[in-house]
Amino acid sequence: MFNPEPTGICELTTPAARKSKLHVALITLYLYESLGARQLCSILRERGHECSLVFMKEFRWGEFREVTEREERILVDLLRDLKPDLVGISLTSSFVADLSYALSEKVRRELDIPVILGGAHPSACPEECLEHCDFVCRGEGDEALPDLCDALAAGGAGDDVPNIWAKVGGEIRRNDVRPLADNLDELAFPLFNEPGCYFIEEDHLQEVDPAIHLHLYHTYASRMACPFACTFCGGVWLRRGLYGGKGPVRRYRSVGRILEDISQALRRHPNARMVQFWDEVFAVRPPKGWLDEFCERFPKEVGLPFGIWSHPAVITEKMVAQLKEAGLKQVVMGVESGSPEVRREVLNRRERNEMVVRGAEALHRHGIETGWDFILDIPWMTEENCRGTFELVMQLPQPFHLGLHSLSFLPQTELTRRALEEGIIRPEQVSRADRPLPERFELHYWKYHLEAGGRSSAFWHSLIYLAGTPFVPKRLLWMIYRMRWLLRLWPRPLAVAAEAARSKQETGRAELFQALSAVYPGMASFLARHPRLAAAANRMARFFGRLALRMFRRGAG
Ligand code: B12
Ligand code: SF4
Repeated sequence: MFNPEPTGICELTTPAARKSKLHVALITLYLYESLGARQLCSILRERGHECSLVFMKEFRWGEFREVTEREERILVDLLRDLKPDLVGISLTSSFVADLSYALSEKVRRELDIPVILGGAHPSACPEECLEHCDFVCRGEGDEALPDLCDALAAGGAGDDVPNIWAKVGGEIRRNDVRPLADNLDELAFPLFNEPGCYFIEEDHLQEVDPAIHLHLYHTYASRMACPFACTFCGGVWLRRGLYGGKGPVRRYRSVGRILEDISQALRRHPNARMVQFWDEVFAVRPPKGWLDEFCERFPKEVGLPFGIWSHPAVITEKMVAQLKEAGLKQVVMGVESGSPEVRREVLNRRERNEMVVRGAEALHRHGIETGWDFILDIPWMTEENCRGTFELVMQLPQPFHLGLHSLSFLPQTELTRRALEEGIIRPEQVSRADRPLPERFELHYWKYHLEAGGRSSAFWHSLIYLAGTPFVPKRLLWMIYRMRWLLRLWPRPLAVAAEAARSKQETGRAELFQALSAVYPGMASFLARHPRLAAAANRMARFFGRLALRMFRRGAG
């Protein structure tokens, strides 16, 4: 079936042998929740094919670990045992592109099995992907993957299936995308905790669905429902670039179908305490009556709290009150910048700061936990714009979770095009492809890097981070803000405070010595040599830190 080339990359040359059904092994990378792969697995099984799900590594905040050689070996051995006819790799982001290429090449070289890549990245960069695999699925795969399997099972080359690009005899067959499936209710539910799930982590293989250990059940109400067009968002290209002119992209599942999905999954998920909806923006412009029906039936038929993503421009007091009654517990929203000009001119976001604060206050009044995402290092941002972000974060009612991100230039976005045109980035910097994998993720979920943007940004980033913590008095932050002309010259102490605050947020204890070593790297080796001294100094530092804060509060009061 395959003809290995001297490069070690195989190419499809002759049609597959006729089979009544195919066995597909679908692999996810650093995302075992993956709705896409779970959805495809159920659909393939429903269409009579066999499907195994292999979850490769979990995503851990602030502790990113690369795939080890042993884990690669475990994957290859597992596939050798499973003997799939086709291996699919699901890429939720371009960050994992080169890892998927390496795995794909290994599978083709060592096992002689064709590989298909699908998800956001292959949809945006199919040609690049086809240098490392046999097929690419562009856009939704719910009908495309089973159709490809049917074609291969019937002995065809699978090179004329809509949405699928195939490499045949060195040439690429580019098939158009089919119109989007308009009735999401007809799709099988995403697979959850059924036989045929494998998890590779910490150099071990387990036959288990790792999502069973979560306290969440992940699902979705709609697809591509977001009406906005932020310049940095890869979803916009999917909606407008790939599917432009192919009919309405915003589609909702019926309330009944969503509730059935959740109820069925909960029977197999004893640990679930909450439901998470992964819609880009939840309940935005839903079909008539959908929201009322959801709010009435969800508490009765599911009765668990739920979390959503939303957008400041759609949050209203009425909607918050209604969703709260239905069980809404958590909302995460992107504001991205506190500067209205940056939002308007660079990010194409039209909301005003007052709108953001009004929405935050409404959520706070109803006791809903909030998360606010900001991007810190937008290259077109000035120092004045950083001030805007600090001032806006200070106005958000505490407590909240502040998500600080570094801007990722994703393929096919308007902002990436602009940055390339203006020479702000080079092509190899798109999706941070020039950085090692751990750094791509750590920067995305902002990790303090003093060297990254110079003193001024170190000062502002640290101050903005501190503004998002509930335990640093606001008065103290305003004092620092007023003294910015001086403190900006020597931002390291503030950076240490931000690092210590972060360790307190994440672990419940401010690790001052570790914070020092993050900002002054020389300290790290000293710490490693004298762990007892470090622990004692940490205790003392915490004691004096608490004392200083208490004295400040008393003085300020
Ligand atoms: C929800 C979501 C998440 C959730 C995922 C939750 C979950 N349980 O799956 C979380 C928060 C964890 C997440 C994380 C990240 N995400 Co995200 N995410 C999304 C979002 C909004 C929806 C994805 C989704 O679930 N859709 C519903 C499911 C059913 O569809 P699907 O996953 O797209 O899968 C379909 C097709 O892609 C295809 N398919 C998928 N895999 C495969 C495999 C094969 C073999 C085949 C044939 C087909 C196929 O068929 C599937 C069914 O139709 C999209 C935006 C969008 N509109 O797509 C961004 C999006 C995919 N994410 C993006 C990014 C960048 C990330 C992160 C890097 C960071 C972040 N934004 O927080 C991480 C990366 C994680 C990783 N390991 O790679 C970008 C990707 C752009 C790019 N080119 O890189 C998008 C487009 C949004 C954006 N900001 O631009 N994400
Ligand atoms: S609101 Fe979110 S999903 Fe919608 S375009 Fe902007 S970043 Fe993308």
